[in-house]
Amino acid sequence: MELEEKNQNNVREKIALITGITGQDGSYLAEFLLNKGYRVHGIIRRSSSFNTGRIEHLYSNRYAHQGGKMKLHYGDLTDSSSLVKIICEVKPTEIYNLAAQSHVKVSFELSEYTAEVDAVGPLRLLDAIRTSGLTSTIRFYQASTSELYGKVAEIPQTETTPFCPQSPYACAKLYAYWIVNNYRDAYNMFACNGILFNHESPRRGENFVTRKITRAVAKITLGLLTSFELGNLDSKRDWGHAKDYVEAMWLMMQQEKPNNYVIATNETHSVREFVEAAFSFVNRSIKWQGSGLNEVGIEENTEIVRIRINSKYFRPTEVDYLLGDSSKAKKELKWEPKITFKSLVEDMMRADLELMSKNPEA
Ligand code: NDP
Ligand code: GDR
Repeated sequence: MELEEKNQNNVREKIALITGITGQDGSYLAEFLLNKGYRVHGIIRRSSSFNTGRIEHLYSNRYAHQGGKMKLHYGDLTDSSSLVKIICEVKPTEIYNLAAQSHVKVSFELSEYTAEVDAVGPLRLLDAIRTSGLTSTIRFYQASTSELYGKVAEIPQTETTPFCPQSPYACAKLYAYWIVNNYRDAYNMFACNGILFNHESPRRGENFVTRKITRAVAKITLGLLTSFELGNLDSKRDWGHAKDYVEAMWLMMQQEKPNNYVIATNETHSVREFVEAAFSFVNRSIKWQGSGLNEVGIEENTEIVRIRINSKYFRPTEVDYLLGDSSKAKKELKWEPKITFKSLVEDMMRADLELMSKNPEA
């Protein structure tokens, strides 16, 4: 009997429901799961402008879409009834909750909304799973973040490092982290937290610092821009590639038991170093002059000021130093990042140079 049940589970079709499918991670995860033979359902928000650009190539693909392998549903993390309806209809085997108001600086201006989506949103999803009566069959992934560490208590940061959030975004994600742990214990749910450090790609949103830099350096290289502005150059981040990180999300969901895992490259770089690496890709170098808000980045040889500092990009409270230790993921998930910092910058630079040369207005 036990064996029969096990066999039935093995042959059961894998159905994923992804919230935030239109975002950077959602688009890579959808691709990854379609390649593994999953049926993929995604929740999208109604928007007055086009918001499916990152998944258009999947959605218009005859096999992925018309073959019924991929389906999009209107819903919102602020609307419980839409979540219950979609879960009851789709009956997913795995839910990846990637939807969020994900911009840290913006969360200081939209603090209540950020809490609605990033804290209460995951709670709504967990309760929707319970309401649907599928608690024992659905596995749940929560997009937790290295921002939880905030004012870091130890270096490097692991699964046991204490949290000290430094923004409304991080406070909201802290609630989500704990409610996932609580529902796992209270209701025996398969629910896990991926504590992911910063990960980037050519699909990164344009107002995150890495993409802002690669877009600007590509434009400067093509003569479409002379200079750009940044905020804090000294903060340090453990930057990986989103493609590597979606694999780690999936691996967590394939384990026998749910758990929390740090996903990181175990290497840290400052914003300043990211700027230098981007310019170096196009064989240019930047030297720094002045200090504080008066610091500028000057291109060697031309002596033209390429970077100015603007206080509007500083946060009321900053996270200065992030460096992850993903040994637990390496040991238990057999996961390791494949893409180095240098290759990440190159991938983003190459993509933005191609984009800007085809469409200078982009
Ligand atoms: P993005 O900002 O690129 O994507 C966010 C997604 O959430 C978009 O699809 C967006 O939809 C959707 N969304 C926003 N609000 C709602 C809502 N109210 N209801 C439904 N959907 C909503 O983020 P990333 O892909 O970079 O990150 C994915 C997740 O991982 C986020 O939760 C983020 O906080 C977390 N994270 C990210 C890290 C990173 O370095 N990228 C590191 C650690 C955690 P729309 O397209 O319509 O705006
Ligand atoms: P972060 O990413 O806040 O780490 O959150 P972001 O790229 O916004 O900032 C990284 C660091 O760069 C500094 N910085 C600037 N940031 C932006 N956006 N724009 C600038 O002009 C600029 N100049 C300097 C910031 O002060 C900061 O120190 C990301 C998001 O994806 C979160 O959702 C996720 O949880 C964390 O990564 C891990």
